[in-house]
Amino acid sequence: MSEIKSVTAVEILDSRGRPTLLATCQLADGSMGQASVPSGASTGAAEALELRDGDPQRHRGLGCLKAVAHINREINHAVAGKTFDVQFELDRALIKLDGTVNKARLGANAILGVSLAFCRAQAAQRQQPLYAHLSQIVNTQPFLPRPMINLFSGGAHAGGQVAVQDVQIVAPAAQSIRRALEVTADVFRAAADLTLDRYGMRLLTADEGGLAPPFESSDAMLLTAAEAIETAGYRPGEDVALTVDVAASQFHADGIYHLDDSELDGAQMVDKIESWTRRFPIISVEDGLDEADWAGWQLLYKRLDTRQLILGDDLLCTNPSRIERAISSEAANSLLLKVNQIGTLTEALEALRLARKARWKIVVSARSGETEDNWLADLATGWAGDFIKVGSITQSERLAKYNRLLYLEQMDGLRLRN
Ligand code: 2PG
Ligand code: MG
Repeated sequence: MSEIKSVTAVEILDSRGRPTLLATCQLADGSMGQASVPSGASTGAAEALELRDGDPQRHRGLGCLKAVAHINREINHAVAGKTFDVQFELDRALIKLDGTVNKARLGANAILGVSLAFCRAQAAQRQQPLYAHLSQIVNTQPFLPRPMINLFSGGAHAGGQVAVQDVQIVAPAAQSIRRALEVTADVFRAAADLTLDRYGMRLLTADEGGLAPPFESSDAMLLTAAEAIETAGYRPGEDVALTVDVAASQFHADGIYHLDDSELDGAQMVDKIESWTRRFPIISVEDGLDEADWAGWQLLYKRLDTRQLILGDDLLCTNPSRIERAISSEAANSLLLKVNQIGTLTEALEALRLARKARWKIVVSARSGETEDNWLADLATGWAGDFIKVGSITQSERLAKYNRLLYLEQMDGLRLRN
């Protein structure tokens, strides 16, 4: 039994220096939970609506004071003094209060802040770490997710110097988070040296801390990543593999993929991706096609090895009905789970359950605009995600999550999944 005393919020800034919000939930017995809300740059069209003020006088219209006010007034008024036994009850009340399909009235940022803050307050009330409380909600054993760590960025996360958004590295054989991060650090440093030598300039980093040298093409970005693995002394594919977030919706218009200097139709884009998976040790392709190009996704699904993750981010938007469509039409085989795409923990959980039932892999993901909050590490652990995607091993808003995983591994004795 959790009686809410109050929910409140303040506007804070995210890792891009843009406004977001921090929500606080006080329970009547004195337990308290807080959570801050992340924000994407390469957002999917089917995402729940992040409410921005639109006042050009403040933060170029990106202020979150309206969403903050919705929490402090309307949401607080609706939930204060009420008792919610389980997360689902609160989330259902929030969805009903908002009354729109995409949370456009109160804002998905306001609703998610309250959903998460309540979850933390309940964990505190039960004197449990957040991951343990989250694992009970799903009724699954907690496992640490394997990190997918950002090495290079282009697209909307960098200056758009190349079309492909992110190249990440995974240590598939590492037996611990600690080892996975050691390996990553070696490859990251090798990549930094390589690109510094080659481009002879101070290294610029992208939104998620990945390196963003002026590659001549997306191919060159992948090639350099593969080279960095070898330069660091690792075996490509065995010790260190690559994953790529193509984020193709960002360079698709009117049926054409504007990939660097090429103009490709859907079938040619699939050919291109297939050739990358043959040339480079890639184990996961995220958003290889545009979010509306279902035929392209189906073609990719047929063409890639089934062991590859065909990972839907913008395609799925953590939205149960889109996931159902992708399962039945064989358009993807893995879910990128971002709770702010859908707006409540309960709906994200429904997405997770659907994906798991279809034997999909789950990649729990941060957003490119993050805060120092580390709830994502607990979520990925409590919900036993196969992977976690947080960005690079630089920048504290990313490290907050990795450091939490390191802590859980060393202090709570948790182990990597498989
Ligand atoms: C993505 C995410 C995280 P954004 O596309 O997967 O890398 O980016 O938060 O900008 O949508
Ligand atoms: Mg993505």
